[in-house]
Amino acid sequence: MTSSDLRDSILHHLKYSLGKDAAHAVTQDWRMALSLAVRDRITDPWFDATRTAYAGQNKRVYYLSMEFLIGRLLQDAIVNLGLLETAHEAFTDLGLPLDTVLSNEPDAALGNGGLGRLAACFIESLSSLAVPAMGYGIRYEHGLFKQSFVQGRQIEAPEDWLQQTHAWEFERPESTYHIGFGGRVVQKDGRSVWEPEDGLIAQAYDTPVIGWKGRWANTLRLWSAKPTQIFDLDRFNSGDYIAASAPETLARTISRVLYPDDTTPQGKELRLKQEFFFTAASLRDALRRFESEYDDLHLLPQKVAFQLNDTHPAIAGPELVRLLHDERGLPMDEAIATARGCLAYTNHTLLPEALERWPVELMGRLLPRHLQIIERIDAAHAAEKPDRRANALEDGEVKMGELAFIMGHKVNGVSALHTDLMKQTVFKELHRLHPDRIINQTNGVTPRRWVLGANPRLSTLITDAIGDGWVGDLEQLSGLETHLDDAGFLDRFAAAKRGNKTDLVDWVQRNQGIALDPDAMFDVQIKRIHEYKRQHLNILEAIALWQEIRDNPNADWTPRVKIFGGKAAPGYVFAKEIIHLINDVAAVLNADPVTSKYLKVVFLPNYNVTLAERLIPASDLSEQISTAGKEASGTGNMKFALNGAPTIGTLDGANVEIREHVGTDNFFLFGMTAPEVDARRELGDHAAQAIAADPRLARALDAVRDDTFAPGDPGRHAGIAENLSGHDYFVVCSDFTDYWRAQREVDAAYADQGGWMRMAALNTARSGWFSSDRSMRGYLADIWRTGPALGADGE
Ligand code: 26M
Repeated sequence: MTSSDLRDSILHHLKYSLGKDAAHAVTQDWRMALSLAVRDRITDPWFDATRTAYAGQNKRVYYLSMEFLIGRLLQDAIVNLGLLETAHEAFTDLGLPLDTVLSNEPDAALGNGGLGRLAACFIESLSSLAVPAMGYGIRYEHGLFKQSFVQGRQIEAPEDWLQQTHAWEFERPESTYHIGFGGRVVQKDGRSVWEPEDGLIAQAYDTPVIGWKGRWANTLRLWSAKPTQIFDLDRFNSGDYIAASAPETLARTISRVLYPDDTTPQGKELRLKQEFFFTAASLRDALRRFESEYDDLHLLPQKVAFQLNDTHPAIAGPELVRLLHDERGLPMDEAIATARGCLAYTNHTLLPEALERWPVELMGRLLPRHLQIIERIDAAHAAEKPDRRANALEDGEVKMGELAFIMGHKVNGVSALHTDLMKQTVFKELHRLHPDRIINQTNGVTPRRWVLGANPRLSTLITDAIGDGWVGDLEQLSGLETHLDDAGFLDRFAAAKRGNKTDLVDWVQRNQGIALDPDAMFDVQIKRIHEYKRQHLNILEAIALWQEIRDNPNADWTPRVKIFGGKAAPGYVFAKEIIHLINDVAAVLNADPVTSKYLKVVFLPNYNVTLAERLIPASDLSEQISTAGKEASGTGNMKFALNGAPTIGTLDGANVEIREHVGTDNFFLFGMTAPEVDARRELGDHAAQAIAADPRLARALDAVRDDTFAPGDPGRHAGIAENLSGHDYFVVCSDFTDYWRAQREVDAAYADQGGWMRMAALNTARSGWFSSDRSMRGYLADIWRTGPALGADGE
């Protein structure tokens, strides 16, 4: 496709699909016209992929996820189709910068953070690998809330991404399923039959996901809830208009909003309804597809794999058993075995408060038949492996982790350390009973979005050095190592980083009115705000450093900008206090005429996928400082390393593996290990001891406690100071001294720019293993037992 072909296609869509005259078109019209022109290029590979998968009778992978944090799609599609240059030229002809058009697209935030973004990377990798697969989730009308700051406090506003027409989805009015709730179980001809009392319709919306080089496209199928009855005509006719539309409102509520929590499941009925809604629709859809091709249900595990992204779709176990036994007549034991053959479960957290449990009362009221089946599953499991402590039903609750474990043939963690800890802690008993079930699949990220799309400067440099094979085979980045002794290469590497930083500086100036020095070290922590992720450790270090610079303003300080981004769950009070503190500290430090040339703090509002794509390529230092044992993997950590930002971090999650890959000299390690953290907590007064041993820490905490950062309002941040000097569950104080030490090593290393650039480039060269293509190959080999439908040659 030439740029004039693309331009013609854009103008065609502008006129005939959107009904706009080029003379009056606004940016949104151009963006829609470009999207439709690009979408046309996806349709054929998409249809071909579907035909190939049917013809080859390939096994299909279904990735069930409550969240798909896909962000913007247009640039990604253009990049994967190899049309970036063409699109640039087409818009040069049209007199509009391509970037203006691309940034008009809303960021689809159908997820909270790592778990949802992982699902999006996996779907893209499955397309790039040409594996027949489908993502199943919910088409939330409103994604994750928009965050702003008012006087330093987080304010939430509803997100409205569907306000503008979504260019990528195809509505499928013919693909609908009736989803029931409540009611009772009756016996008919000796069989149990669920007769739901309420119901609604799940309707499919399909988004094609094009893989690298446009060879293959899979579908992301998101379900939207529709009422079975649009409105109550009798009530309407009698004039009660609100009551008349009640059934519609109620049904639509199911897919209205994404739950903004990534911490504590509140046990809310609507959440369980959402989970069952999308899981049940997805299973029935997959089963319908299977039954159109095969007539023997025993083939199901050979032809279908369902991956459960955390326990949110764990009701898939009992629902699939119900579909096979109640509705298709397979004997119960066979139904359970067949379901298990298809199901596998990925665990993403060990935090006890984040593990889903539903009251038996609620489960019985909403899904009475499923509760009975869960009892049967437990009984069958107990008969096979007697152990009271390994049941899904316990203490009046349904434990979804146990249920997913028992109903999955494989259970995986998301980093080596996390998988080990799963075996030792939460799933200890179940692991003893099923020693082959738990396996590791370390997370990965897609290089198309996170390097090629987000960092064109670095990508050009890499391709000039080693050719373009790395995009589809990221381990080829190791070929960069031979270039590291070439001063010219390191200069170009430094220039790429510098260009990205300058772009960010301009953007921050325009959007926040804050002036940053592009020569300062950009020290970045971007992720959800959580006590275990320890943004408060980072800000405490900033306070201590500020105090030290004030003591000694003429010393040779390495200039730094600490950049934060991330949202707090609306109900997570302590996380919101951390945000408030960081913003208050930023206000004081940035206004300090003595220190601000050395140290600034910036909290960028409304962190999302798009902002990550802007920040990560411009980062010098990656903050991965969670309490050891708490961060299951992290995936941002991989994006930073790939983009040439060394890590300061603990031995937690995938940091451990990143450090092994990039080399211990190219990673700033600090802090206690997971077992050391547990031992430290045994000392009741660990925080007090740490504070007594480190005057810097004591002074920084004093400044939090007094009104240094809350002029005229002492006590504003006392909660944080009390927490840290008191029980300090996440051992911030006990890790502070070693964090300070590591940060000063970072200062010294950064001061030697030649050495720093080498270290940064080594991070890029040695991070190729963290591609989500590698993760997907692992799942294919060890869990799904299938592979690509096309050979490397495309046949
Ligand atoms: C559950 C019930 C109700 C409301 C919300 C939830 C919920 C939503 C998201 C609970 C947990 C959720 O996410 C957990 C998560 O994001 N885990 C992260 O997964 C990443 C991908 O594997 C890892 O890299 C992160 O370390 C891990 O924290």
